[in-house]
Amino acid sequence: MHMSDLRHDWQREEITALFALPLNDLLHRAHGLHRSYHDPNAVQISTLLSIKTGACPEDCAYCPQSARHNTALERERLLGVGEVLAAARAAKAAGATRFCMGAAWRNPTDRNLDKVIELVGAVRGQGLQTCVTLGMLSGAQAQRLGDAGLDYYNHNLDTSPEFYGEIITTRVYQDRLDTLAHVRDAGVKVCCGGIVGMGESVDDRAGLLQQLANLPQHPESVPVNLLVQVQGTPLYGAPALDPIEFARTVAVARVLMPQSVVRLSAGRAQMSDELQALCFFAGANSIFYGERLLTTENPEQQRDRELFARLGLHAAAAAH
Ligand code: SAM
Ligand code: DTB
Ligand code: SF4
Repeated sequence: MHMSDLRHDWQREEITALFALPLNDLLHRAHGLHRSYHDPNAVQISTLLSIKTGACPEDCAYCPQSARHNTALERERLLGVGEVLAAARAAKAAGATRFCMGAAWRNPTDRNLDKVIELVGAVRGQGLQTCVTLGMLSGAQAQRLGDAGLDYYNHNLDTSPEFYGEIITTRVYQDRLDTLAHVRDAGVKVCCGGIVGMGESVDDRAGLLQQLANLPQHPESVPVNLLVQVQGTPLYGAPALDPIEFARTVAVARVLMPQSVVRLSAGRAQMSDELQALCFFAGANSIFYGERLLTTENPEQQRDRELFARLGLHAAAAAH
């Protein structure tokens, strides 16, 4: 391990140069770092549950849950403790170590937060790590979640600052950075990444990773989502990203944030086993497991079990 691996001063050109390396050179560098910081055959497993679905006031162009897009999604009110506990127990029995709850809010009200805190306590009681993603938080709200023992807060930067305005107009990049700072200050671990395959340029992918790596502390967890194209969203029909370019994004994330857990997140159902294998070599070491992400499909559990067996991967033990 070298402290010089952990930098927070990445320049955009250095990152685009990594993207432009011959693939074998990039993979060699990424996998070498991966091995020096992680067990290369262990994959952390999280399971997602949408605790409040649809009718979101935000206009994120990728998202099936925005009230502004005409998707087939049925809205649902905030789930109760019983429903959430049943899902958490099933996730634990299937091998998940972390249970992540997502709500389609711009931000939680304080009353919403009371209910989420109750859910966090109940899920923690099952011996699972907890993660929630609820939109923007004030400093006081982040502190309340920290006090409740929440392990992770997911809040993505989604893309580069330059491309951001093409994707979301109802809140700005700085709002996201502010929420991330509140989460950090509250002592909650940060889960922060983005989405690729939205029609962004390689410079935008580099810009997203630059923002993440140059945060005062690297996020402990970095989800790399491949856009799941949902009919009725503005990004439906966007040109598909070259799978090799997706693997390069994972590899560059690994090089920039060697100690972080990089999650191969949304989009796995649309990926070949070979692409996923390449991503695990390039530095991905976490997945969402279970047949559903929030509202869209994830691979069948049987398919993932077979994939792990074929690749000789095992589920990572829960970190203490
Ligand atoms: N509403 C909260 C927010 O936006 O922060 C929390 C839930 S939101 C669905 C969480 C993340 O899911 C988004 O930041 C985005 O990165 C990801 N996401 C949403 N729709 C997606 C899609 N169609 N494909 C890939 N990722 C998606
Ligand atoms: C993240 O980065 N990916 C997850 C999680 N954080 C909340 C969400 C993916 C959502 C994919 C679209 C859907 O299923 O609605
Ligand atoms: Fe709402 Fe989150 Fe979807 Fe944006 S990503 S529309 S904030 S649920």
